[in-house]
Amino acid sequence: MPGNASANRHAMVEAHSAPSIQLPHPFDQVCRWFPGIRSTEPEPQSPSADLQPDTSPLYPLNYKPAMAFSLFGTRPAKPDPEAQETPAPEPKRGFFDRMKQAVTRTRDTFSESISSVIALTREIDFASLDKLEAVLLSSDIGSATTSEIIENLRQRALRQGIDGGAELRRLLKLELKAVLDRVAVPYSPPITAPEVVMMVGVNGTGKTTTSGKLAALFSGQGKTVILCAADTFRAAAIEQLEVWAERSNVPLIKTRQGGDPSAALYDACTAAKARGTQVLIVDTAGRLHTKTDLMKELDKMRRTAEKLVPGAPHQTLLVMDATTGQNGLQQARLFTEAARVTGIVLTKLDGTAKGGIVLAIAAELKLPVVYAGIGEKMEDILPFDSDSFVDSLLE
Ligand SMILES: Nc1nc2c(ncn2[C@@H]2O[C@H](COP(=O)(O)OP(=O)(O)OP(=O)(O)O)[C@@H](O)[C@H]2O)c(=O)[nH]1
Ligand SMILES: [Mg+2]
Repeated sequence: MPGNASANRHAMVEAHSAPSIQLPHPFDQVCRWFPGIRSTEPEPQSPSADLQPDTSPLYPLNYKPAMAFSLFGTRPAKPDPEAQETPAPEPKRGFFDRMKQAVTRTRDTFSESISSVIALTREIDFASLDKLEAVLLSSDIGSATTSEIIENLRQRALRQGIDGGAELRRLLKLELKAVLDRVAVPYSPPITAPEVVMMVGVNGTGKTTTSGKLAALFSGQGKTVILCAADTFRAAAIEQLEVWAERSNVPLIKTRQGGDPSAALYDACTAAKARGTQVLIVDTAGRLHTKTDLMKELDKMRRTAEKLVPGAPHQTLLVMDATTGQNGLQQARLFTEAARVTGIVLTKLDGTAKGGIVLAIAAELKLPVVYAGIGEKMEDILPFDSDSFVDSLLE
């Protein structure tokens, strides 16, 4: 307000023209009351010290604020009750139980067959390894991976022998984990925000649902998130993501249906940069790798993101439906070549017996599964962990 501005100006003029009064430093005042506090005399100043920038601490180094606190009777700080109430990060057991629940059907087929193989003989011989091979082949692990695992176990049986079912189970777990860990990539966030995560894949695999779940997961971890509705193709796709944005309480950047998805992405990148948002999740339209125009559109989106955010898109996640098994894998193989995919989100792991596809993805696509969708609700997503997965399959 003009009145206030002139009052402020007046105050500043007054402050400048007021005679300078040397007030004692508050610490000197305290020392006068409690002479024991100061045990070090100030160093004599060299004549050139005035010319140096003053980098000395505000108070002498031996002055400890905690001491003054106790002198003035302040009790030692109590633990903050609110801090105690902050929920601890979800323990690994929680993830394990949820993973175990999600792969129930896969385990029912896989683990029972393996148990029957294991129960047959005390000493594991080649005949029992052949039976194990048949079980692995029937569980969507894929023939190449199965052959590799069985060959490794055969070599082990030849060299050292395999002492009973429990030993076979342990060795099989190690083999399966090795297949998954070979393609695991340690997560390293980009130096400059935002991290741009693009969700791609064929129709109906769960891209929009996963975008919403991830928005909730990241914002639950304390990150700032923006959702971008870059599926302008399918009717009601934008509204569907809008519902997820509301549920997860995350802002949404969109354009009209039929608009250019790259324009929506341009706006979203600009907004994320301006707001210092940490993660930008981009939901794209479902497409087959054979639709050249739609694949070109995806390429344009990548270039748009790259122009605005260095290194973007940092993650291109192919969303795969676990229930499609080996067919989905074939589609994914062609898609990954065209869209520079960096990782897989495997959805609908709940309610399928084809969870073994996780191993085929690692072995054949050479890509890590980074998240698993385990239901339709917001919290039904798990960061993928090879230990939990293999343990829950073979426990
Ligand atoms: N059971 C289960 N259902 C899921 C999961 N993820 C997604 N779905 C369901 O799969 C259906 C399709 O999900 P969307 O998110 O619309 O799939 P989309 O890939 O975005 O589909 P388009 O945009 O049409 O290509 C919905 O009914 C979801 O509820 C999951 O992990 N488990
Ligand atoms: Mg969608």
